[in-house]
Amino acid sequence: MQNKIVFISGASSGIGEACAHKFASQGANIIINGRNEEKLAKIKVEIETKYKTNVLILAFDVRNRELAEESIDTLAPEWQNIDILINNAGLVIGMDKEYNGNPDEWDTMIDTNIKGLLNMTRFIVPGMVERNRGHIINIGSIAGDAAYPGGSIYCATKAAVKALSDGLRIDLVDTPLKVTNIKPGMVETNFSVIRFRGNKDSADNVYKGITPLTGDDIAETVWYVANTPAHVQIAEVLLMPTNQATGTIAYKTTSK
Ligand code: 8X3
Repeated sequence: MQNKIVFISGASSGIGEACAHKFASQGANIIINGRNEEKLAKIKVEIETKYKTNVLILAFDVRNRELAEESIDTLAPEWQNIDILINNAGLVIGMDKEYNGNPDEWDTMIDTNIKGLLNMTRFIVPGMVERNRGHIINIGSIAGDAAYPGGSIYCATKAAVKALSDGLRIDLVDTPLKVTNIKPGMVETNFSVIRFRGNKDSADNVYKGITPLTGDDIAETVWYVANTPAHVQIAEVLLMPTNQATGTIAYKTTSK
């Protein structure tokens, strides 16, 4: 991974931040993208101090197609040859029924999780095709495999991530590029805090009685799939806590 360039969207927290640390710790140079420039600046200092690799901040919202395109088009030459694209930016808001949810929140989820991922794919993958090397790692979800109560819009966006990953893999079948869809189950990040619109108690409740995965657990898996031999393409990984079985079935005790 020495001197490889990894672009990570949604890198200011959670799985994205953990991936930035993991790949930097192994010698990669990282482009960290997110909306919160202050948080990104802190992460840049942490990573550069700890691992002596280079970090470039690209602060923009992946929903902003013009800015996304301009940011990639105007990369300095030393950052242009992106080897790995980790499409991680994504979120869930609310647990409403499909027929009475807030359409503005639907737009935020659909525009970020689907169109944001497409934007970054559209602007970064052509360069990979030209260079004849690259790996696109999309962070999907167990939620994309089956809908669950109160999750229909989010689940639909993650089902779209599966279809987009499969479609891109088809479109790149005649190249050495790889496409992977990582599908985590319960991961304790600020994911549920955003889902419950800032209510930390409700968010904590999701993980009470079970040991959830962490961002670092996912980063380890992303690292693994990024380091298989050239002829090995891991198409999908479904991973969840040991005490979770499906998107809706988990075993929770009162002692955790
Ligand atoms: C996160 C998994 O099941 O909490 O994408 O929606 S779940």
